[in-house]
Amino acid sequence: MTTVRNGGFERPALPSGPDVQTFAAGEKFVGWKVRSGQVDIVSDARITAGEGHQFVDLNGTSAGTVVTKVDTVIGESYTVSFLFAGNPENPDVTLHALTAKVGRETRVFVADTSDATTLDPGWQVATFTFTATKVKTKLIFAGDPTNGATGPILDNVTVQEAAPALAPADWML
Ligand SMILES: [Ca+2]
Repeated sequence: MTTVRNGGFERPALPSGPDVQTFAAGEKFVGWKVRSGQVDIVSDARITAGEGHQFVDLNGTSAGTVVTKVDTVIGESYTVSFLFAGNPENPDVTLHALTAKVGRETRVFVADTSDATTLDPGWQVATFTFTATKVKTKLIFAGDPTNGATGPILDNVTVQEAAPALAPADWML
């Protein structure tokens, strides 16, 4: 069982007043560290979350990068899954590229907020698979360097062991 600590960005729970809290490079919040730039924890009082009540905008005032680590077994394959969309608050910025780096895999997912609203930012599921080369694997998520304060938004990050392919003997019998 592989657990992404605070993969849903529900902590720290924002007080009922402010609906955004910014974390800058070098700062930590539960399970995560900001590597560069800034990111915002955002409450669903402002934009509907993908899961629970909070999520992260990977652009604070500009692009940020967050990192967490998960326990992995070398040689095993895992599936990373998460929800992503774009912060729709600036109608002039409609494309939001999220970069995910895990082990040797790098993937870019682009959300288009042309038709999105704060009530329905258009959350989508993203998944990809990696093979672990270490006993601790870093999951790195980066915002869009071409955007200002409205970046790709991220929620509900999970990592699961990928189902092994069935050997022929298993399905032939
Ligand atoms: Ca959440």
